Amino acid sequence: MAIIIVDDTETSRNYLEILLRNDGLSDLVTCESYDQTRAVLDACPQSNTTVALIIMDINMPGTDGIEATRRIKVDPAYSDVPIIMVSAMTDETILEQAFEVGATDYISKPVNRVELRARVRAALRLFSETEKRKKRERELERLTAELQELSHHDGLTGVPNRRWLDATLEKEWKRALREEKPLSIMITDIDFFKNYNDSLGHLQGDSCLKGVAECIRRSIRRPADFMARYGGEEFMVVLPDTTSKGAQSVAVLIQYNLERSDIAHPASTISDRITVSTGIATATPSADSNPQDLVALADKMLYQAKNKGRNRIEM
Ligand code: GH3
Ligand code: MG
Ligand code: MG
Ligand code: MG
Repeated sequence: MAIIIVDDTETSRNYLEILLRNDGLSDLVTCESYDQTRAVLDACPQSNTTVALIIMDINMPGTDGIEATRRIKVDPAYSDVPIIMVSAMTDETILEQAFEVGATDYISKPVNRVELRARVRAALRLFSETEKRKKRERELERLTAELQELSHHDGLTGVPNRRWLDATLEKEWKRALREEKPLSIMITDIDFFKNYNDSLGHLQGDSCLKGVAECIRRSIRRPADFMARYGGEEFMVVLPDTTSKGAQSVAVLIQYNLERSDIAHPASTISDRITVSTGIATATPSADSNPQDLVALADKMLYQAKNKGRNRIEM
């Protein structure tokens, strides 16, 4: 945590430096102008240096301390760094200007060592409080984002959950209605999954679910396509602007990818791999229809696929 001393007069810089060093503050950088200060600030991120305080002379040729403070205070990277202004002038307008541009405190020259120590300590305390608050805020933001993420995703497979699915389906239905485009959905259900659990155990069943979810995820390629865990071993895919033929091709790709997966199903009577059955429903929404009917239809088609022997697609 560095303190920057800015003063165009070498004697003043040295004096302040010695006083602060005597007070146990050793991370000091001295600058003789705003430009030099700017260069030091710009190099801080690279050297991972945190500036905790700037002590700024007001009277300097070129960019004076007031202007320098104004510029530093509008830089978001350093706007929280306290700045103590130092000047021989105790003119009220100067004081007013100093506080207007964002100075934290003010010391008049010649600098009194007791006053300097007290004001520096107060400013450092202020800075560390601000840093702590910012850290807490960042942590809170991170946690909020994490909770948000969790509330939309299925804990086991990591894909969107039922809640997100319901909202997406509603949204896509309305969009399809507006744009007069077809909307397809599919429900994909793992075949003989109860047998799978019974023969290999529930933990293996969980990792199978993850594998199937990943397989489905890899099989959908359009950015607007949306998959979710619909229920226990059922997944739904929402396919905007997609005809039943287009939906069928996605379902076929899922079957194809599963056939080539390494998920064996020793208790299946129809294959040595895990298989799924898929029901597809397609509609071009109208004002008197609703997405629940589409889901009911896809469900009916799934039931048909199961009845006809499983590992198949019905639409
Ligand atoms: P079908 O081919 O007709 O779909 O038969 P099935 O055995 O797959 O269907 P059924 O509905 O009888 O069984 C579904 C099974 O899925 C029962 C349930 O214990 C299991 N299941 C649901 N959710 C999970 C889960 O999160 N983990 C595991 N391991 N199993 C689950
Ligand atoms: Mg000066
Ligand atoms: Mg099943
Ligand atoms: Mg099921």
